[in-house]
Amino acid sequence: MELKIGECSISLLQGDITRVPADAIVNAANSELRGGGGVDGAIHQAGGPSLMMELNRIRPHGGCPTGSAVVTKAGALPAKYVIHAVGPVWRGGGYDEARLLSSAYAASLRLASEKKAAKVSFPSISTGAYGYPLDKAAPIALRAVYSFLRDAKSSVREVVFVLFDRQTYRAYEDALEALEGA
Ligand code: AR6
Repeated sequence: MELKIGECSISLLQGDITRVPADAIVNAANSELRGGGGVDGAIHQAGGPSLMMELNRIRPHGGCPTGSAVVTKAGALPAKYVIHAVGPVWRGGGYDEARLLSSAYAASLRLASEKKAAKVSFPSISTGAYGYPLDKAAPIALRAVYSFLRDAKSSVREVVFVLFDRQTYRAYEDALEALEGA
């Protein structure tokens, strides 16, 4: 499924993000940037130790704030860069989660553009270990990307959401249809 925005597009795929070639692959990291489970574990596993070595050199003092991102090279992954984005932990919705989630996507796209990336892949940030409800996160993710592609002058032409399981894919499919119809 695909949505066109001028010369740009947003598309959805079901699968493993470490297997999909892109210029920049976005990771759902934590503030400490020390790796973890889920997609973070898969990305470090497939990328190899050079990612963590670079993170150890660039890790901001006090970590990477929620809603922001840092970029490293991609090691053995089929990409030039990995953008390590930090989404919010879901705490019921009253703790600025929506703005922070949207900010994680926008910050990632700004970094991708700084690196002149044309194709960027995203996982569903925050909807695994961080517990963000899928039906709430999917429209926020898609709207954040849509607004960036519509409004920002950037190198990014193609955004692919690589969604691990059927349920996540379906939630993004519903949200993309709603965005298309809006
Ligand atoms: N490709 C694409 N998506 C994946 C993959 C993969 N290989 N593996 C898992 N997912 P999560 P979060 C999906 O938990 O909620 C880590 O420990 C997964 O099914 O990876 O942002 C970090 O270090 C789900 O749909 O990220 C942080 O501590 C989505 O990716 C914390 O988890 C996000 O799930 C971040 O939690």
